Amino acid sequence: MTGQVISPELREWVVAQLAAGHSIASLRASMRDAGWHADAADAAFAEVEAQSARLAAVAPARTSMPGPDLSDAPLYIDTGDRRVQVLQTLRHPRVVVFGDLLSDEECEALIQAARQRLARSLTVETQTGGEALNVDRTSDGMFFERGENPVVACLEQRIAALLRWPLEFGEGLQVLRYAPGAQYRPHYDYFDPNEPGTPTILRRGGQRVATLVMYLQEPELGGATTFPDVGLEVAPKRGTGVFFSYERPDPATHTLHGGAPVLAGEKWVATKWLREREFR
Ligand code: PD2
Ligand code: ZN
Repeated sequence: MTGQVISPELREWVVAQLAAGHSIASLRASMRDAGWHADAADAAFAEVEAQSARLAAVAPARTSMPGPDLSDAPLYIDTGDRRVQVLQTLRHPRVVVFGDLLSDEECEALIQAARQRLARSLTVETQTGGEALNVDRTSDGMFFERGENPVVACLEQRIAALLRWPLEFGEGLQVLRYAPGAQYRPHYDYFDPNEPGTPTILRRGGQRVATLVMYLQEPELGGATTFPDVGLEVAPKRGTGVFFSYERPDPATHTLHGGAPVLAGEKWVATKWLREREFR
């Protein structure tokens, strides 16, 4: 042993250099130039590695998020089976409005398949991990199984390609019908980490990290999807979808959103929630 002590400052320096993309070999050379013995440098690397393994076990770092590839500011995204329009984007929070995401025929098929299975909407109850009637949501709703019918399966593949997120990480599609007067008061789609039922919910695929709300039938008046923190309102136009993502289950993501009251006509939406991991 050299007797050289690995101080917290040295450990932090190693972490920062590795995060900046420097190789272990180049760090070893810098440390040697600064008078460190090779075995002291190796001990520092081993400590840093052990610490990052401990951290990863407690809270795995999120390496990626769902979302479209907007790197070259596309007007359209080809999902393999459809040319989807990119109509509007917002960076903070990340919101993307897509046009022509579904055909009229697909919207109609989803409505017809969902209609006979509608019940007053339940939301996941974070108090207990079960489901409960929620006065904040006055729509009627149902869930499809993933891949339940060809239209659902085709749409799920399109969404996986568009948002670059494995199909298996998605919950089953939810369909909601809002009659006149119905609304969905502002809420967050992630599960509140402080609620006692949340650990039970998270066993199935971890947290929600993103939402895609797709409009299947537009009302005559009202029914926008609102983001009160940023003053954004998305008109519920048939075939259009609004995507938003949230890296942490925290209001600081500014992803508070709601469904404004429908003032005339009926609004139908399909929602796809994306989880961190495979949802079984
Ligand atoms: O229907 C909507 O506009 C809406 C608004 C807020 C849907 C959801 N949330 C949802 O399904 O989570
Ligand atoms: Zn929502």
